[in-house]
Amino acid sequence: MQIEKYKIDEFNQKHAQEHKRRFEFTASSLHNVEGVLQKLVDFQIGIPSWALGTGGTRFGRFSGSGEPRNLEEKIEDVGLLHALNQSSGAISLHIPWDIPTNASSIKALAAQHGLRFDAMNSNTFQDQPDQKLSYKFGSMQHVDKAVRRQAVEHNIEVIKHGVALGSDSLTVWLSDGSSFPGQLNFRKAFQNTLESLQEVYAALPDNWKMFVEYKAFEPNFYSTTVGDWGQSLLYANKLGPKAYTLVDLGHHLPNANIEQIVSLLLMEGKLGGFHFNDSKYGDDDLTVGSIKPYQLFLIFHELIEGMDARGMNHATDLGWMIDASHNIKDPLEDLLQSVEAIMIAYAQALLVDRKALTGAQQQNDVARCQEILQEAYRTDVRPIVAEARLRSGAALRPLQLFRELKVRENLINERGLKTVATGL
Ligand SMILES: [Mn+2]
Repeated sequence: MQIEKYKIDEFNQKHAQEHKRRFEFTASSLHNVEGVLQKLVDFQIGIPSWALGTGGTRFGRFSGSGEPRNLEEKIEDVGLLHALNQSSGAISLHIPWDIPTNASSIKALAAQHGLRFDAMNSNTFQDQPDQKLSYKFGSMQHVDKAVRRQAVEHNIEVIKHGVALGSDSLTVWLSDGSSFPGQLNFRKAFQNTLESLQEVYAALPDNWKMFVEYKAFEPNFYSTTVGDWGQSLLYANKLGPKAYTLVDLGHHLPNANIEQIVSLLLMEGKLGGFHFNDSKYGDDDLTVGSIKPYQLFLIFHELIEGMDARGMNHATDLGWMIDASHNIKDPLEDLLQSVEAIMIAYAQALLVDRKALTGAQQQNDVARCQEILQEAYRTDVRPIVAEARLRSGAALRPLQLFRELKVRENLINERGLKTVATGL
């Protein structure tokens, strides 16, 4: 299914008057609205190929319908999201779930939808049917050099696929760790992992980045070999200038101060990428902004502050990706909500009066500092975000149009009621 441009225009026309009223009201009390709008138009979020189908839990999976059956259909789905919001201009692939058999035609198809390829993701957290050695006791940390070699070779293969598609980064998330005390020698596991990562790093093209993603626990429940930002930063520093830490919002222990982590990683020039999602308890992979929107705003505030301090381009200098999973919602609706939540938090953070905040911090005026942040957070920026969409040719209300156009019903007609997205 394709969404014709005239349908978006017709829809926007219908809602133009009300939007104009709301936008003008909000804009009238803000300064530099044009600057904010341009930043919002430029900001693009990578959609993970694995979030286009219904996810499951270890207790079961309740299938959705009309899910993409192959890589082409996954690209089509991201194309639909991008047509609706013009903020989802990239797709992040997972190997081996999305091996492009014909890279040039896949690349051309993505370009037709205005999409580029964000970070490539390797997978050594499960065994594939044709795999020689098992990752049951880890991959890059494994006591057996042959297993480590297999994991390294897989990552190099992923880089090759990425090069063919025009991607320029590799995300390595390792489930390596241990589930019981005594199972693992921590130092040996770290050294083995470092050595393996160094071999992958050596295969990176010059213009590529490697993102080392950390996670506190799960699937291992006693230790994780890349367990937190400190460990990831150790690897990134030892690997070299092309290696960075990737922060996944759901990969922390409860109540971790993620905004502070982000700030310090940026200070060190070692924040490379971001995985957005939301959670209540652990790696819940819920819709961005559905549980802790204030935290998301605070993170964006630090991101902007830290990026501006280093003269970084918000839109291009970090990898912005969603990493979520949807068990009960329509995956496309959920992704539309997630992108919207990200844009809202980014817009709010752009409104923070940084000069005033710096002054208040200097005066130790704690109450004033809070006022300044919350003034921005409590601004209803939805009309600003909608205006940015309008200017980039997207729908004023993506989710509403998605439903009015009966996108899912169309996809079910095309693909069938019982389809399963690869990899889930
Ligand atoms: Mn992630």
